[in-house]
Amino acid sequence: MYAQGLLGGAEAAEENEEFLAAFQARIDAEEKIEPKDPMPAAYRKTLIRQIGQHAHSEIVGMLPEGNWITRAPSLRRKAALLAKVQDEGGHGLYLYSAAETLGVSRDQMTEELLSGKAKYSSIFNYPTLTWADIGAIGWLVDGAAIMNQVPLCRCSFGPYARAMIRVCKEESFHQRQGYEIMLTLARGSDAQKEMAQDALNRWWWPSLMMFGPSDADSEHSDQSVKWKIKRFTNDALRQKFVDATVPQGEFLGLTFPDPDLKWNEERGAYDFGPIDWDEFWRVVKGHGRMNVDRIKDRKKAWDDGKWVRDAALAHAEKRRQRKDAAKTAAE
Ligand code: FAQ
Repeated sequence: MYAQGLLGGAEAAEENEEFLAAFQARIDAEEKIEPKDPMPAAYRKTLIRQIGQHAHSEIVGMLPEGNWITRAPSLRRKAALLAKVQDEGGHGLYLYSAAETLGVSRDQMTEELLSGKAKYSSIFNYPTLTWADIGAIGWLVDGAAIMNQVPLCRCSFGPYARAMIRVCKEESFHQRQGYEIMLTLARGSDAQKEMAQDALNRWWWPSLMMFGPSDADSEHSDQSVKWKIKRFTNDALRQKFVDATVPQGEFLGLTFPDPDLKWNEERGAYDFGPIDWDEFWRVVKGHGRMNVDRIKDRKKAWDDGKWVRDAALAHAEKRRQRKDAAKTAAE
């Protein structure tokens, strides 16, 4: 909310060729674009879309893991999971704040989420069936999030880039707590190892889908890479994730659910099998197993929190009035 009143100037510039070239030159020179700076309307719109969806993903992403807080197998695990889920809530708040600097309100973003106009990550529409899913989410989902978000620390838009620095540090802790759960299970009884394997089987492909459609089908990538919002394409990040994660899975003694997964000496990278894009689009369009529940839960939380938002606004207004009255009395 730090620049809401100051956006007028940013919209004033006429978007002629000269303006667009000067803007691109700033991007090419690695200058950060700040909320008050003039920017093309399409750049602003792309950022509002991406940052808004990212914020929604963090908040909706609290739900599958929150489901296990009361059932974590020890106090240590419970404390770590509670802290992790709370961090994700914090990430959502930094991101909503970063989007607000572009002139969109949190109410508006929330309405778009609840109406289905704004998306959130496909990954959070899968259910968390066993404790091992909490390990798999930390290891794979946070692992994929880090791979995607570290380059966003160099995003051309200043508030987004700066928010990402802290987010990435926290995600790194999340990834390790997940991997440690997987390691404990993989070294445990046969039943525990089986549970870890089952979680890997269910979360592997959805984790690869998190990076978005293949480059050939990615509508926004070219322009976003040109504007240095995205530093790598979806496929490039997906490949980096596979290359980093497969050795970790081998160390666990688990098997990836992909018969085509193998090291390619020539490319210096892993080859992997085809992604089920029909499943991806089905989930993105609202027909995954948990889509309806996730939105229902978010709506309930938003409605239940109305009195808190109203009270906070009333309190702020009262403080403002008291301050004004004190100022008048002193004059
Ligand atoms: N799910 O043209 P592109 C986390 C949509 S945070 C749903 O390639 P773009 C932390 C896309 O929006 C996870 N929709 O789009 C955590 C677009 O639709 P639109 C979230 C998807 O933006 C861990 C259309 O498809 N991370 O996990 C998905 O250039 C554990 C065409 O796609 C971020 O949001 C998808 N997976 O690239 C929390 C990172 N992929 O908008 C709790 C920031 C694509 O035109 C627990 N975002 N779509 O209606 C990004 O880097 C980008 O937005 C991409 C998509 C890479 C996700």
